[in-house]
Amino acid sequence: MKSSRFALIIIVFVSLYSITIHAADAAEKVLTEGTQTHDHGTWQEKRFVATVDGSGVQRAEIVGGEYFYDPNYIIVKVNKPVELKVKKSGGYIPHDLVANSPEAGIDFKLDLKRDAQTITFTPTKTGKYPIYCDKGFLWLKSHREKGMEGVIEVVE
Ligand SMILES: [Cu+2]
Repeated sequence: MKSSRFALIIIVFVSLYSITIHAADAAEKVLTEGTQTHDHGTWQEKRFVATVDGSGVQRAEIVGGEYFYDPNYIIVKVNKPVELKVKKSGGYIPHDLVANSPEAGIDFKLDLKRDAQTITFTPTKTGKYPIYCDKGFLWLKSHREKGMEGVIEVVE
């Protein structure tokens, strides 16, 4: 008798857990509806070579949304200042843009807004450095896992 009651409790727990996961997933789907529909997990590279203006500043613009950055592969030159203009494509889900490579002078974290914001930095070392969104919804896949990640490639 005792072990069957125990089994019942386990079953109830497992069902509640999976119901909650599905509810959370459905909630996020409802929130994203009407914005962008992206095939989650199929990251496609969108390259952009930063353009250099007369003052020697390299510029690029990035739009972030569910669940992408466009472009998501920015190429910049080493030891020249970079101005990244970033904004959100829309929707209610919060996104940010994080870079965590202080060894290359690429270190920032900014919440995206509908209005463009500017990130300035000067890359000091060649290489490929990740950028990503560190947001997520409860215990579900992070935005980064869903495709909100990219690369800043620093070249000579
Ligand atoms: Cu995000």
